Amino acid sequence: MDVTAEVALECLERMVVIRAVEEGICAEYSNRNIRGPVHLSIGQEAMAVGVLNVCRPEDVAVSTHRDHAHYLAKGGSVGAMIDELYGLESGCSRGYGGSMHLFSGEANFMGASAVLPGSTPIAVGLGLGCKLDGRRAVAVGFSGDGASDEGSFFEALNLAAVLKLPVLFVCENNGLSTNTPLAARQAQTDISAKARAFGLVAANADAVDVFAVRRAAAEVLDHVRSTSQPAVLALTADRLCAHVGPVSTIDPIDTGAMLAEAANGATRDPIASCVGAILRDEPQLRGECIEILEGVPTRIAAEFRRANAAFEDRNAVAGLVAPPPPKSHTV
Ligand SMILES: Cc1ncc(C[n+]2csc(CCOP(=O)(O)OP(=O)(O)O)c2C)c(N)n1
Ligand SMILES: [Mg+2]
Repeated sequence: MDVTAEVALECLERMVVIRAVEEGICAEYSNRNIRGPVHLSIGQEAMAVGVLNVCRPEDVAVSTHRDHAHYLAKGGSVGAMIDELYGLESGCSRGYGGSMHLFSGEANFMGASAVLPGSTPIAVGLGLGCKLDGRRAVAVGFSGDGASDEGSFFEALNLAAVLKLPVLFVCENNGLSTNTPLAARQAQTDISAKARAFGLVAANADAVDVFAVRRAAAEVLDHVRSTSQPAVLALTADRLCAHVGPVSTIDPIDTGAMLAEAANGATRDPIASCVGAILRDEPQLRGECIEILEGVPTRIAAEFRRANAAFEDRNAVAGLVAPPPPKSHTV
C-alpha cells in the first residue's frame, strides 16, 4: 500500500458504504416500495472510490445509468439517495429521478445520463465550464465500455483535446455492454490506444485494487490539472451482479467470510482485495477493518428502515396503497 492508514480506511469505508446500500436495495426491492430499474456496481466499487478519492471537492463528476457508486464516492448523501429510490420528496432529485438520476449540487455530482454515451459529451461541457470559470477544477466523466461503441464518445474526446479542456474520461471496462462481450463489439479492444490516437494521454489500471486505481488516477489527474489537457483512464473489473435488477452474484457482506476472502490473492472482489492489502501491510488495523465491515451495513440498514417507513406513511396519508406483489407469474 502506498497510502496512509487514514486514506486506506477511508477507501475501504466508502466501498463498504456503496456495497451496503446496494445490498440494501437487493434486500428491499421485492417489497415493491422501491420501483424502477436499478443497475448495481457490485464488483466495481474501486473504480469510483479510487478515482474520486484523489479528486478535490470542487471537481465535478457526471455518470451513467450505473451511477450509485459515483454519487456516493463523490460525497452524495446516503439518506438522500435512499429516499430518492423510494420516490420521496426528500430524495436527492426530489423523488423524480430514481436510481439513474442521482444528483448532488453540494457534492458537485452533476447527475447522470442513461443514454449512451451521454456522460462523455456532458463531461466536455462541464470541462469547458471549469476552464471558462478559471476554477482549476477538473470534470470527471464516468462511462462504461459500451459507451465507446458509439461515435459521439470519440467526438467528445476529440473536442476536449482540440479545446484543451480539463476533463478526465474514466472508462469503466467490465467487458460487457448489457451481456455482449467487448471483443464481439469492437475490433480494437484497447480503449486507451484509441484515446491516444486522438492525442489524449491514457492510462490503464486493474480496478480490483483500489490503491492501483488511486495511483493511476492521481497521475492522470495531475496531468489534466497542470496542462488543462484531457486524459483517459481505462479501468477493468468484473461486474459481480446482473446488468440490471437487484441481483448480486456474490453473498452479502459477512465479516468472517470477507476476512477469509481477503487472504485469497486472486480475489475479484475489490473490498476483499482492499482488506487483504490493509491486513498485509498494516495488520494492527484489523479492528478498524472489522468495525467498518460490521458497523456500516448496520447503519445503512437503519436508513432503509427509515425511508421505508416514510414511504409507507406518505402513501397512507395520500390514500395510496402499493399493489401487492404478484403471487405467481403463471397465468
Ligand atoms: C444510445 C443507447 N443505446 C442503448 C442503450 C441501452 N443500454 C443501456 S445500458 C447498456 C449497456 C451499457 O454498457 P456499458 O456502457 O459498458 O456500461 P455497463 O452497463 O457495463 O456499466 C445499453 C446498451 C442506451 N441506454 N442508450
Ligand atoms: Mg460495460
